[in-house]
Amino acid sequence: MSTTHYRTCNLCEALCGLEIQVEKNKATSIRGDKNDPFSRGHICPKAMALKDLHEDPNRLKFPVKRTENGWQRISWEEAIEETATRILDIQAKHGVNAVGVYQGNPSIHNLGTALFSPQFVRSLKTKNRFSATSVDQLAHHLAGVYMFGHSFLLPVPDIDRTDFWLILGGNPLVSNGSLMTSPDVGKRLRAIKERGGKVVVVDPRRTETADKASQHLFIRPGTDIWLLLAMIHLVFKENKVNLGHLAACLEASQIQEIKDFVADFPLDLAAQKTGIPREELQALTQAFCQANSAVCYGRLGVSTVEFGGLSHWALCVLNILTGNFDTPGGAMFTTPAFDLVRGPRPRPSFRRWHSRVRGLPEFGGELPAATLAEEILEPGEGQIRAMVTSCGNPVLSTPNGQQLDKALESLEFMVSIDIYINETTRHADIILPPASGLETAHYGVAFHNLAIRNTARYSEPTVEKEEGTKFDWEIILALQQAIQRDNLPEDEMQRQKQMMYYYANPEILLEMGFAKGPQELNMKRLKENVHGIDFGPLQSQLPERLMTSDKKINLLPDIYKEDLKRLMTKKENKDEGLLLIGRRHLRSNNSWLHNSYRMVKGRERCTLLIHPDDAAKRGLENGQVASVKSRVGEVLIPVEISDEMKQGVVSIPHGWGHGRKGVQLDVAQANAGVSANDLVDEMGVDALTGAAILNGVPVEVFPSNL
Ligand SMILES: Nc1nc2c(c(=O)[nH]1)N[C@H]1C(S)=C(S)[C@@H](COP(=O)(O)OP(=O)(O)OC[C@H]3O[C@@H](n4cnc5c(=O)[nH]c(N)nc54)[C@H](O)[C@@H]3O)O[C@H]1N2
Ligand SMILES: Nc1nc2c(c(=O)[nH]1)N[C@H]1C(S)=C(S)[C@@H](COP(=O)(O)OP(=O)(O)OC[C@H]3O[C@@H](n4cnc5c(=O)[nH]c(N)nc54)[C@H](O)[C@@H]3O)O[C@H]1N2
Ligand code: SF4
Ligand SMILES: [Mo]
Repeated sequence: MSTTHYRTCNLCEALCGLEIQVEKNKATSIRGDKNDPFSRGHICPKAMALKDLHEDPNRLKFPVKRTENGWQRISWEEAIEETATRILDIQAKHGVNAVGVYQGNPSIHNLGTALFSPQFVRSLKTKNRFSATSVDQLAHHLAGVYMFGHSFLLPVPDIDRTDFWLILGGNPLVSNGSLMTSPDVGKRLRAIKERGGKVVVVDPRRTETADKASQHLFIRPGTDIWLLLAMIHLVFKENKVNLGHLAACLEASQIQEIKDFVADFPLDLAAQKTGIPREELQALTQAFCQANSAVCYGRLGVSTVEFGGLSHWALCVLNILTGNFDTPGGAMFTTPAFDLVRGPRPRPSFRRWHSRVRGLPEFGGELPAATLAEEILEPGEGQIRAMVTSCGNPVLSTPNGQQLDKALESLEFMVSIDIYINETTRHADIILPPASGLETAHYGVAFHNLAIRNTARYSEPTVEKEEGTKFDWEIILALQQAIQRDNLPEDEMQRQKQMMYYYANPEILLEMGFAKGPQELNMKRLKENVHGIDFGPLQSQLPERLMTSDKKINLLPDIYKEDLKRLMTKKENKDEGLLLIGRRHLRSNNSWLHNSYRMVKGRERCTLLIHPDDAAKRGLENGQVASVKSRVGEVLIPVEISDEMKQGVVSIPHGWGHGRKGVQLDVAQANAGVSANDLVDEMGVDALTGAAILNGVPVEVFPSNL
């Protein structure tokens, strides 16, 4: 007898509804849930990975400890006790900052870690906190907090109603969209064209999304800021400024200052920098301004580049000045049932401290991941001697993975909360594995806040959790309690225990959030609506939604003024040879779906994409192995020649490189590939934000003798 279960896929940001058949506590099929009002039955091939992950023989279910005789299973009590003792000892001896933390991407895709890890991380009291944010969306949060008053006030492109979607450095047809939760983005993109609208993709590669767009413009990596400022210059020059209802939220003096700054912006230099002819820049701006509604959207290819921080400011300015902000079809804010934006208005938490070795800025209580290895390797007061990692694989996902490998190897102690013994966790002394996705209740706390419609959907566990295993939130709470046991007075300890008990169930926290939130929602209603609830399209809501103290948009914060000066000192292009960028594949999810055969089978995907002329110049042929070298490393990788690349740009996907010793991922090791981040230079950061430059890394390519 099979039973039907409904849940939200939590693998990417799209929040697709799933219909899952379960027989004898085993998922037998996974389909799209046609009755989900948001995803309307859409799924991508990755949905099946939920089953593969759950059934993966390499997945850990119980704690393991590294010993001289290999990994050995230990009890939860022993694992938690030993972890807490080692952490407390190291902090007692070397200070609180001697323990570092790295939280990876799935921590925001998992209800338990999304709700519980902030307080756990705080309980460690260390300033050495790191996360995937600084190799991803940091630039967006910075613009959110400085311009709109909250790091989670992130404008979302209203793609269901726009007439002109300008995509910079995003490939939503493969990534399924990011910082714009929108299941079935392909259909939504098609609908724009069908209603007479336009989609323009700006990308150094003619991507899967570019193929379906109305127009594609090749751009030189790292130069979108020149495109954006050129467009803002033209908007003023052609008198296309249209403030609409936002006039009351804007300071005329700031608009004037921006106007003065771009007044004699060098269009020819912008054309030279970007590789986009001046006439194209003009035509693009004109089309953007002429459309009934338009929205400029930028993702990883604009977030993880040298001027990523400044680019996201400029992108918001472009939308705001052209009347495409807080209006249907433009960039809008959500009104989510569980609202991450409520609560006290936080002051921008930026540059409150700097990293010890390289002086990189803190943001949101975290330091840039690009400096993690140095903070471990460089001796001295404040050196990191122990690490806690959760939901992360920084050896494959952050710059200079080889250096981080060495650094992790040198630690006195490391604990990882993870389901796998992978490139990062193989360095751990203890691994604490959480229950699988299908066993866990889910609500997309973060992604309903970033969705292109106001929606809510809750998932009960689909299969029963195996006896003796623990959810992420249980592990985190147990660790937190154990770590806080000694350094709190007895009454405070009792109080915290009570609080923890009260908080101990994610559903209680959700209920409390809904009660404070803007939608009429409670757990009962949510559970009754198994296919999810649609509260309708995004609403105009400025100035109310702003979290700035004067309820105005800060159109020109000082931090960006400083950075504009830095930009203008960079006048001429130097001859950089080849520049490396990344790429994603529909059946990958960063580094951790490669142990599913279904996800990796077929043609080799970890290849170097290179333009035919660049290949010919180097005597490279299709399929031949090339050596790719950067300042920090070298990889050997098969060549794939394609005119989908811009000349001068090569691409390697990240998340591969499973051939390292000690990794226990049988399928992934058989399809190991190499790691793009063995080439990415840890010294390459956006000087404003400290976020890593993952796109636009100088490399050299040669035929290899192999
Ligand atoms: N060169 C280059 N580098 C990049 C990128 C790029 O485009 N190019 N992209 C960057 C981006 S956008 C990101 S977000 C980062 C990702 O960087 P990371 O988050 O560090 O890496 P992931 O590969 O997502 O690793 C996720 C880890 O979480 C584990 N995991 C999965 N589910 C759970 C769970 O429910 N609980 C727990 N405890 N663990 C779980 C997996 O086993 C895996 O070890 O990589 C970045 N790195
Ligand atoms: N299938 C799949 N889906 C995923 C993931 C995955 O690994 N696989 N990862 C998830 C995660 S963590 C994230 S953050 C999102 C990311 O979502 P996206 O940002 O949509 O995904 P990317 O493929 O990294 O797209 C970045 C694009 O920027 C281009 N690019 C590189 N440099 C530049 C530049 O300087 N300027 C411009 N204009 N373009 C540039 C690249 O060619 C690429 O097409 O995807 C999520 N979804
Ligand atoms: S698009 Fe994302 S949410 Fe939808 S099925 Fe694929 S991985 Fe899951
Ligand atoms: Mo990401």
